[in-house]
Amino acid sequence: MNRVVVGLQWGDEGKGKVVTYLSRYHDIVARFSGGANAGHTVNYGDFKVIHHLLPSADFTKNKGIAIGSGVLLDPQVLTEELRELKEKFPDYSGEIFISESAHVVLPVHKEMDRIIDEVLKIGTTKRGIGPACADRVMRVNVRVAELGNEEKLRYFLEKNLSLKKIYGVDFDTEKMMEDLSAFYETIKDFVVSPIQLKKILEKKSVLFEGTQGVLLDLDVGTYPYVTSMNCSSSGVSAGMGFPMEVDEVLGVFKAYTTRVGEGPFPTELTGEEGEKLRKAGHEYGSTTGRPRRCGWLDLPLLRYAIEIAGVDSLIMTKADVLNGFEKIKVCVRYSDGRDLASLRDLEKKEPIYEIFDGWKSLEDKNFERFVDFIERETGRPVKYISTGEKLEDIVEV
Ligand code: 2SA
Ligand code: MG
Repeated sequence: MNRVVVGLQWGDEGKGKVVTYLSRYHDIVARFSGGANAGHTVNYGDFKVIHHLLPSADFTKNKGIAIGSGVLLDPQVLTEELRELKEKFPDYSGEIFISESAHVVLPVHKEMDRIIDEVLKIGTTKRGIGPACADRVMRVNVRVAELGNEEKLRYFLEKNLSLKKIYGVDFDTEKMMEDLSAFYETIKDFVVSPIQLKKILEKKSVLFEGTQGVLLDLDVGTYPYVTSMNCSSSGVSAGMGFPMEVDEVLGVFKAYTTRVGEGPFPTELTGEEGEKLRKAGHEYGSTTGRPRRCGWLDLPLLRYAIEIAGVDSLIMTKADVLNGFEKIKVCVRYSDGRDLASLRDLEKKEPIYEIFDGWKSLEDKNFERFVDFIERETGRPVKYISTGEKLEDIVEV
């Protein structure tokens, strides 16, 4: 049985922990999108692991990991994560697969990201995601397949870097050739072709791990304030490079909402209330350390994400962060209606709130009421609730 876990807000819903937990029911965890912009934190109890590129499989259970062609590989980050994997899990014996069609983020992409975001002000993570995706589509980017072939690697790098000169950006081919060849040595044992990967995954029970969230999806998110890939469930097949059956779409959402970067956010709390949520939930970017914008749960947006991503069941995280809050607000509709037909005028929406009595702990009746309300309002069951930071702090409902 294959499943996919997607974030239903603007990322940071706690997918890392959820995926690691659920990986016990699968053979392998596969990433189909995102790059080193992602930050999936897993608290194993004695130590934490932040996954940027390696799928969030439970390494203590030797679950396999696969990286599809839709993932952008940052050589430095991947090298460091593979090193950390060996160091923190010396007995790990799971299988590792990396698609040869996956693209590589070059140092020049990070520089371009910095320059371009100064103009566009999307508030990117500056991990080179947009420029690398643009080069991929423009057919001048380096893939894993090119890394092992000096002639091809030089061809792509020269073409790529010559185009960057139009922007006044100048990088040295030779240094990149050297670094990329060294990187290839660290991953070459894991590299597979799409057809090999397809055959491998067909025999396994796969858990697909989404990155960011549906509202940051390039096609159905809050464009242009999105990432450059499909992070909704629609990205699974495209991001693996072949059709994959998915038996269940699991959507993760926080009991409140956060967003990093610019863009509309109807239930955003500025000032003291927002600060209170940020402190309580440690809402700082796990890749960049940026403070996240915080606000109340937004049901019209949640219903939108559930609908567009074809979500079957829900997983709620960080409700424990709200323990002790006297009142909890939930946006139940906007002043102009209940459901969103489109995200087009999101910045103009006025949220209408319903106010709930808070809870002291997740055993509290008030919390039960809150969960029942969300299930009713979304028409989907809440299947799991995360009750704390650690990996095992999760209950099946
Ligand atoms: P990019 O870098 O081109 O993908 O940025 C485009 C938009 O996508 C947002 N984005 C994210 N939003 C939430 N979490 C992300 N991962 C990190 C984390 C972020 C961090 O887990 O905390 O550390 O700052 C993530 N990655 C991309 C980004 O903020 C832009 O709005
Ligand atoms: Mg994150």
